[in-house]
Amino acid sequence: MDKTVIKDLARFLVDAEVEKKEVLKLTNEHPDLTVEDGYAIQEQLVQMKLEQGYRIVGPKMGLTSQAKMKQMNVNEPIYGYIFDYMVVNGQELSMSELIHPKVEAEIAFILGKDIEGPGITGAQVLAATEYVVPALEIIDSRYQNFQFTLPDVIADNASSSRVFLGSTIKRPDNMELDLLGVTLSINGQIKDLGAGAAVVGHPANSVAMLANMLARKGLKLKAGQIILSGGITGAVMLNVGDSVTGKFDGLGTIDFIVKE
Ligand code: OOG
Ligand code: MG
Repeated sequence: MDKTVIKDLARFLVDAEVEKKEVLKLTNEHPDLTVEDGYAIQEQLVQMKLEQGYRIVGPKMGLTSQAKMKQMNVNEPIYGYIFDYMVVNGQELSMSELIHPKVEAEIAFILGKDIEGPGITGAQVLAATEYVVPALEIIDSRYQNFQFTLPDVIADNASSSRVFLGSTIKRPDNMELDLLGVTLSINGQIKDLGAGAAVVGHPANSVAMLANMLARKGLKLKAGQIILSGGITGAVMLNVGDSVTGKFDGLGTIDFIVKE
């Protein structure tokens, strides 16, 4: 794909985020867009944000569960990046900064040492992990009605928008993250629930896949990055006034309120 087209499409998606305006998916105009093109656009978008002075907090995996793949009608995991401005301090989400946010529950990994693929396994990820932390990720696809194909969502930085991190951090040594149960409630009603195993059998497997996918680009997972391993629950639409609670077995609770 032409370099100037890649730049134009990345700019188009950055503008949609900044202007909080949903746009039509890129594949409407560019039906031949490939997964590779999607990542080329994403790389350009990441570059633009770095040039604006934002910092990468860590990479994230997406579409790692059957529930999510079915919900979004795609069939393959993807990755994107979380930036510093996306990490919410406090317990309020401002709807006026976003388009049509959804929330999903995830486990985040913080590595004690770098991991470089290919051939990384979940066991190697666990051995390199310093801490796991619960997270509620806010995804906010820039596309109308969250309708996209795989190349579209990759280009859109995997719908990354905001993240709330829990205050409980634990070493993963004696935890069975695949059996870790999670509930996601809004206004006291459970909207979805799941266990870590929903994420490709074990959340550490997802991080291993990420290391192996990044290796194709000559990139690695770095110590200290906060790495989201993908939604355990499906994503739930948010509305102003919602009081959201994610409960993570052994990893505490994350609460926030959706404000104007
Ligand atoms: C893509 C974002 C996926 C996850 O954890 O699966 C994601 C989307 O569903 O809009 O972050
Ligand atoms: Mg996610």
